[in-house]
Amino acid sequence: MTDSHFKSGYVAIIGRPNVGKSTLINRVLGQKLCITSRRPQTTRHRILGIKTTKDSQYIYVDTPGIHIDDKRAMNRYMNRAAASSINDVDVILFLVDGMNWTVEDEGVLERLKTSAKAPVILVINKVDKLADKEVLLPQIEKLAAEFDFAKVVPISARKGINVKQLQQEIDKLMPEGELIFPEDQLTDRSSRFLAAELVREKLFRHLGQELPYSITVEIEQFDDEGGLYRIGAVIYVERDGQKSIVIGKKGELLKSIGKEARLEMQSLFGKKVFLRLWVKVREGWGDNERMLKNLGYTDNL
Ligand SMILES: Nc1nc2c(ncn2[C@@H]2O[C@H](COP(=O)(O)OP(=O)(O)OP(=O)(O)O)[C@@H](O)[C@H]2O)c(=O)[nH]1
Ligand SMILES: [Mg+2]
Repeated sequence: MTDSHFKSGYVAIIGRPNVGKSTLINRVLGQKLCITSRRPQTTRHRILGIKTTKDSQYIYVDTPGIHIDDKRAMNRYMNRAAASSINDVDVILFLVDGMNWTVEDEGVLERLKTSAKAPVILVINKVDKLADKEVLLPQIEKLAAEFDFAKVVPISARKGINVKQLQQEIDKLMPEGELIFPEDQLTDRSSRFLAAELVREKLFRHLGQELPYSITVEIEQFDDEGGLYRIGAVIYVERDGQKSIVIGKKGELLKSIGKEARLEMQSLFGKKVFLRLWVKVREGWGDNERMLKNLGYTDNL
């Protein structure tokens, strides 16, 4: 690994909510690390996914989707986390949805124009949804006229189409360098953090409407008992009425959420997990900068 041609560096994945940034990282890693859902604004924190091979170590930076509505303190926090990821990286992937170009994509592009110092690859995702790839051409032409992309690569993160080619294009742009993290390290985040994220993902997937945005998860207990992790998580909602929705009839919903999260924790940690969930009300946590800090939403960027 001390070969002088070894390459290493950071790859930021930037885009509006829901374009498939986290799905792409999981695909590249070959492992589910980042949480994903059909809903926009699933990712709230910057998280690193580390991909080490015998020739390289590339560190992919998953970011919250950059969005326009920043009235809530939570949303401002997410935009800051995403924007700061453009700095100090070696390559930027600007991810868009091939089917759907919006004013929010335009906003991200404007940000890249003013702040991107590294080469930017335009990655057009979800091409599996397109019957005819030709429809992309006018959009590609328009975007290429606006920004000098290092490359344009259409992919499907979900199906794995063209993701290898994308990795080759990234490789061409990366500098030589040493290992930055130990070679067996997958992420910069703790097991505690990942456990909370998995609970949050299941809430995003099970709950309808606006409710997932009113929820945060805090790990109160995380004990390593040798062959077993004993984990206790609190699900914070903003109003009393939301509590009964999360718990569900006879506790059924909370039970399914707990079971699904536990199974995924076991496969991610490679250990047996004993998980307990509670639901508590903490009014207005998402609107209040100070409460966000207390809940761990700090700008450790
Ligand atoms: N059809 C199709 N769907 C995809 C593809 N990639 C991602 N998706 C879906 O798009 C939705 C959003 O994916 P995420 O990876 O959570 O998107 P994100 O950009 O991380 O979203 P935020 O974290 O909210 O910013 C999920 O339902 C994914 O399964 C793809 O290549 N094709
Ligand atoms: Mg995401």
